[in-house]
Amino acid sequence: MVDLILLHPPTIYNFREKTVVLGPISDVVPSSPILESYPIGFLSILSFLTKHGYKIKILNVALKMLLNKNFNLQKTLKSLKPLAFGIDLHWLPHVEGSLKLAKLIKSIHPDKPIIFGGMSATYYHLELINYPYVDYVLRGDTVEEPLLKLIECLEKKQQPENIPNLTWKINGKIKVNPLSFVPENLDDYMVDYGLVIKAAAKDLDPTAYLPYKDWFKYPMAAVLPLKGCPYNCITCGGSNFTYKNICNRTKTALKKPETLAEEIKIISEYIKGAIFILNDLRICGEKYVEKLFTNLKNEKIDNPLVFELFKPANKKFLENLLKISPNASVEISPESHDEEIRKSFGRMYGNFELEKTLNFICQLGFERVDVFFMIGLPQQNQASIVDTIRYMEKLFNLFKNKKTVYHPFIAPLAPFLDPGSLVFENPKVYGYKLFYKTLQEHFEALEMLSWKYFLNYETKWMSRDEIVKTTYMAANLINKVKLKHGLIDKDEAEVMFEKLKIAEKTTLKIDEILKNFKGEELEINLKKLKDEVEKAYEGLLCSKKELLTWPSRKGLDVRLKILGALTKNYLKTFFRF
Ligand code: B12
Ligand code: SF4
Repeated sequence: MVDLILLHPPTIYNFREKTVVLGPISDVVPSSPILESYPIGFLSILSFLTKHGYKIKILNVALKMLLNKNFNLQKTLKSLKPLAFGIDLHWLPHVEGSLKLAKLIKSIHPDKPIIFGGMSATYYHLELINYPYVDYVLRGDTVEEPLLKLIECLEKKQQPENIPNLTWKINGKIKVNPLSFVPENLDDYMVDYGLVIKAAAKDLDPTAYLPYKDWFKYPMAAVLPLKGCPYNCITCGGSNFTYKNICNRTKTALKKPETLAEEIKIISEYIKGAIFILNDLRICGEKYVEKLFTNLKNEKIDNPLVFELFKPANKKFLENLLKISPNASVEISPESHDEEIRKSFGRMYGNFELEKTLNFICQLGFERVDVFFMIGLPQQNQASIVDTIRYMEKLFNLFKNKKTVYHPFIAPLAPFLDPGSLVFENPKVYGYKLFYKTLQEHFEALEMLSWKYFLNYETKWMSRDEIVKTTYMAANLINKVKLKHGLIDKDEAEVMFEKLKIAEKTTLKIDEILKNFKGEELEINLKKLKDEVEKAYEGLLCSKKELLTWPSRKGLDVRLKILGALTKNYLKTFFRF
């Protein structure tokens, strides 16, 4: 019997039927707007519990619904008989999808426990546990051990009185066990991709485990060296402030460099795509980085490695990155061209240091550098965004006649300001106005018909309307810049301009329909707009091709490996060897 099925919901439960302008809320992440990527923690949970003898399945409900219009969730859920179901509410934009999914599971399996977890579940645990279809909430950033204990308890039909980090209820009474499991060493929670691929093959259902829609086209993986960022970017729900307040984390937790290298090595055996090393490695300290580099050099990993820089880097550090990965790329997020805005956001560096780093990057010959900017920051208005785009263009000068391909990206802070972030907790102090605060309010926001109404904030400097308009304007400008500098070709640009026109038009049309119609008429008008809305589903600010293509590798080998594992499993099933 399967012990635990981990399910990842879409952002909007009935997105297949509903007319809703989702906007560019996911253009700079691998997912489409229903955010079909599940938390990387699903993989560490699967690895950990499998090693402890339990049988874990992943069902990426969001992706299944996205890939197959006829995927029947109800029928699929009926066929599942695990000991318990687990649903992630890691990212708040999944609140609507996750609660509706839980409700449906409870209606089909009233006796099966439903466990929630993730950052947003942690923040909202007290509100979440009140829903009749939520039985347990596991709080914290690392819950593999408490989850193991909970599964053991469920197996033995015992009460989980002593399980750390657990919020639960008994006879209608809510119990909040102490958030005391906050490990500083993450070695036991490494992801074993071998186990993940075996699980997918055993299920004969690889798409249930796929992390995002275009993964076969653009395969890549990510590793997490640490949990608990030391920085305090003011809108970030993963900041030091937030982790301290909601996860009880006062110290950054690390995986040993040997463990991280091992994780990367296992990935490279299965996947030839890029491997993202999430977070800035320099947080782990110089010695850590040295050790990791020595280990990785010995492993001779030939996948392109992608490194994040939370601040400018010196030449020596960058040189070392290339020594372990000659086809390495880097990412940095100055957020605004305006140093004052950047600093008020929490990034304490100027343009001189930024450009110095970018200069090193192209002098040293990195394959690619991604530079990210944001819309929705304090003091930012439309004029400031236009200047940001001018600056994004100016940076092309640094890369003229160089090997490094420079990719500038800009995206709105959307749909939500992160719960638990400095701004979310003190909006007025930072010049923000919050429209929604509770979990239920965010749930209701996601039932609305366009991303403008999802936005849980506006600033002193831009209203929601202006944030939306400015985003579309920025998309137009940046796509023109990319066309001019050869990052996209004429055909690609035309597709994007066309989609943008549709997105702008349908956003306005939704407002008009809402103003003029009610009841049945409203539904009829929305239905008429559905096909048009679908044409601008994603890829307004940039395409997935631009975001996810790394120059040196192609994705065929991973398909062959998965096919191999599947075939072996079919043979095992039929011939029982
Ligand atoms: C890496 C990262 C990403 C990666 C995703 C990697 C992945 N698949 O997990 C990328 C870049 C793709 C990404 C995208 C997004 N991200 Co992000 N991301 C991060 C980052 C930097 C680190 C995350 C991390 O450390 N995770 C490690 C831990 C906490 O999680 P975990 O190991 O995956 O899961 C453990 C627990 O959370 C828990 N758990 C999780 N799920 C479940 C489910 C069950 C049943 C149980 C029991 C437990 C459980 O147990 C796990 C194992 O111990 C954080 C910032 C930060 N410093 O935290 C932001 C952060 C998590 N992201 C955030 C956001 C908003 C997003 C986006 C929605 C942005 C957008 N609009 O596009 C998208 C969503 C993508 C999607 N779903 O498709 C916010 C979330 C705020 C909130 N509470 O909603 C954060 C906090 C900060 C930020 N603004 O970037 N992100
Ligand atoms: S946005 Fe800032 S606070 Fe959040 S994870 Fe990145 S560096 Fe840390």
